Amino acid sequence: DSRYRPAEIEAKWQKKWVETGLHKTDTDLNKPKFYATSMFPYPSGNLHMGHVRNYTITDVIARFKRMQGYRVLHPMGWDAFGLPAENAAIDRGVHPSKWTYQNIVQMRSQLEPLGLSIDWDCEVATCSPDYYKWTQWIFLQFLEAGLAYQKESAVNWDPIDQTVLANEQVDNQGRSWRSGAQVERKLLRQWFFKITDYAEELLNDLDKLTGWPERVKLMQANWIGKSTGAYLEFPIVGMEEKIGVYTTRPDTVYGVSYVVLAPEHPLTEKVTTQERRPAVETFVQEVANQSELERTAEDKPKKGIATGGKAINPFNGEEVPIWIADYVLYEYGTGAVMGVPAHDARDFKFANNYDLPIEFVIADPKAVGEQDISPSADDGEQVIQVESTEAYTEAGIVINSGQFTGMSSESAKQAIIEYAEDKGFGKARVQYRLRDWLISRQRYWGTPIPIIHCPDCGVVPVPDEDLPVQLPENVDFSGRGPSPLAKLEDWVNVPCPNCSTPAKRETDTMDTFIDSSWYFLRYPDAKNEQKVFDSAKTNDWMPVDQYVGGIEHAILHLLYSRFFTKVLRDRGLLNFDEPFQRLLTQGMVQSLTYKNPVTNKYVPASKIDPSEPKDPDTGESLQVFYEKMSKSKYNGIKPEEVISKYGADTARMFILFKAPPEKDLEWEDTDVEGQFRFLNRVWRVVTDFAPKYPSLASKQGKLTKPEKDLRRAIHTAIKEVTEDLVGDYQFNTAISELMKLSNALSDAGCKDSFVYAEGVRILVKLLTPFAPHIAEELWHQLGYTASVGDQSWPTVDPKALVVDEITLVIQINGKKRGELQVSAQLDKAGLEKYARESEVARRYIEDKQIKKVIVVPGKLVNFVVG
Ligand code: ANZ
Ligand code: ZN
Repeated sequence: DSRYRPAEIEAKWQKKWVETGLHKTDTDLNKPKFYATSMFPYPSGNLHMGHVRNYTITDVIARFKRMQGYRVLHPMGWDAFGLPAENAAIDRGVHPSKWTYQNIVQMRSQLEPLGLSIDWDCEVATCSPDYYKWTQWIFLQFLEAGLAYQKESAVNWDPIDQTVLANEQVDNQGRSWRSGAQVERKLLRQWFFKITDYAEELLNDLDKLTGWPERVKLMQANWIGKSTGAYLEFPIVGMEEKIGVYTTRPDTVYGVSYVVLAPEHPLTEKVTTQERRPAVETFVQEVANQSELERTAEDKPKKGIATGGKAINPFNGEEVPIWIADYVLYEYGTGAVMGVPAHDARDFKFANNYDLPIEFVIADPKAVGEQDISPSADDGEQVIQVESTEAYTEAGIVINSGQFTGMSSESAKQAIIEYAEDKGFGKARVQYRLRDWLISRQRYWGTPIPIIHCPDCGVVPVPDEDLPVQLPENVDFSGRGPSPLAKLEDWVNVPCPNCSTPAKRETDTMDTFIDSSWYFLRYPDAKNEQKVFDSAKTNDWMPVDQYVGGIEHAILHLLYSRFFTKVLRDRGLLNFDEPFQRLLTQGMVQSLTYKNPVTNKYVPASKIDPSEPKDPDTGESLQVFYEKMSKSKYNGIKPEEVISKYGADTARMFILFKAPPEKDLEWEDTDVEGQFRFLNRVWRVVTDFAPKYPSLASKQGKLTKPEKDLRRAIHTAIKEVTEDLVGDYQFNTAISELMKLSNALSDAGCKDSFVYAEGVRILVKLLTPFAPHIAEELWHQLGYTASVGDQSWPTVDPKALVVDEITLVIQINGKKRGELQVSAQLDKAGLEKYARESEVARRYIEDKQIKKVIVVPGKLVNFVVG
């Protein structure tokens, strides 16, 4: 019999596609290029539904573009360095390399049954020396450009294991994952990339990314965090030094009631008076052990201490106390703030805590009303009193501010900056929240930083010809003591490449975000042993025309990739500004979870009766809702199980049909079955007709009415599916169109016609990007020998879409009495004439009088008779 057997045909065609090299990248330069790729996976060893969704989306696009006549690059790789491999080594004694490569093999074998049209010749794995050699080379490019530098910075320190921990190895109580010790902060000299040099361009070029979701661009803009304000200098009483502050609100400068330094600020020591010293030092110590998050958490009380020192407000000559406080960060702005409690929420809390004066200098324009506000005399006697239980943080009208009183906040900002410039104690300043990128990791399973520290020459780059600096194999993974690389004397001690003095290798490895910031540049030339990539090849393929991945990478990965692209462009290696033309952030795959609301524990679906979900242990009724699939919630659905039951084509169709790609998708078994049934219907429509196809396919002739109708359905489907694939990737509505076409074929009154043959052929072609295996099988059953994937995408015949006849309904007194086929081109008058002369009208109207005629063009004519 000829039933649809997905398991058989899918395996058959996957094998065939590999044998014939169907998905090798097309090298015909006459064709326009299209580069489609998903964010490459971390080889955890376990392919989940989120992966399946991600790669299916990219695959549909790649297949569609191929049929549209593009040469398509659709590669895959592995983001293969990182902590889980090293944790596995510490926990179970498996070498990270072995663990990682096993997982890659396993995930490749899990990907195969999906039938993705990937060119595996471009595969990269970031942990392989022929890849990380070039990551190291790029590091040296950054160094040469002055974009890599060393600086002291805090790390998480486990005092029991005497080791540095990654953030992921510290739990939310601040304890080590392994020893349970309370994690401390320790300063280490570490490597940074100077991404701040590119802050302005990274912000401005967001405008070029017309194919990106607005919300991702907004997240990036907020992360870069550009603000404009002023740099102002406050002299210190009795000292030469001045305290420079950064403020976005120079208009509030008359409201300053204290100046506050970050505890780490170099002036802290200087301004602290003798009697305050012990207390200040204790406080500085306390703060040093807090993370930035703890320090800035909004709900936390703002803590500080007076140094005893005093500063002078350069605008009114007033002396104000100098404090230090935890909420002032050393790394932002100048690490010092002018405290304006009346107009800043944090300062307000702080002032209340420590009884510092709160002076309002901005008035709410609505509250000011009729009051006369004009510049006060220089002695400042006219003071407007404001009482409030909270800070007024909006712009408004400046009060109590000498010559600036009466101005709007906006003009006061300007005037105050100009005044400060004039007097030489300040200027306008632009500030970014973005910080330089700390790339050092004190770990083993990452790209070694290719640097040698020489006592005579300092920092010496490893010469290009000595790259890669390979990761040594025999390493101690106890998880205790210095990082594994630092413990290897043989590896660490080397002669300086410059002067041969005994020197030491850098033992830090790079943040894995570096590996993933350039892999998409390597795909076009993945096997190049001489260069990082051939610029001509990479420039040809780049930018990526369609990038697909999770919203969790909206900020860091995408920002770092954009940064790398710009730096390598400035090094003369690339000729474009942005790496990803269009970005699709796919939604999550969710499925039903059952949760006990009392214990907050999840119960696996297998343990309950879905019609009445109760906790099998306690008998309590369970909450039932959709959540992202995950092990801990027992709601994961294994791709291999769905594929073995229904086939990859059904899995793909379900995922594409159930929700638009950016939206979350709720897993529903009945909908999976629905797609399986649809593919079965297509199978029947095509296989039933296949024997007649060859003799009818090439015929032509004048079309009958049913043939015209069918042809219109066929070309409407082409039009709609194509538009859905070209525009916003509305795969779900595209599949609805395929269903309509399949129904039109089933219902057609011309099953022996060449138009029907055309319909069958088009249906199979249109189905190809979505369900490639069944489409390939059916294509061959129609008698073709080449792959359907190599066929050109069908184009719309506009003539077929024209409706040349319509069915006109004739009503008498609102009641349908008959219908009529008439030309679609008739106007109102024409329609009425036809209707009047029709057989039906004559019969029903007879000699009655026509009182009124209502014509609805394209639809009906109604005679009101009496
Ligand atoms: C005085 C003032 C008055 C401020 C007022 C705000 C409102 P953005 O750039 O938008 O984040 N600030 C400056 N440096 C800081 C640091 N290192 N740590 C903590 N806070 C810092 O905000 C800049 C504002 O944040 C600056 O403007 C400063 O407080 C504070 F009514 O100065 B403002
Ligand atoms: Zn040297």
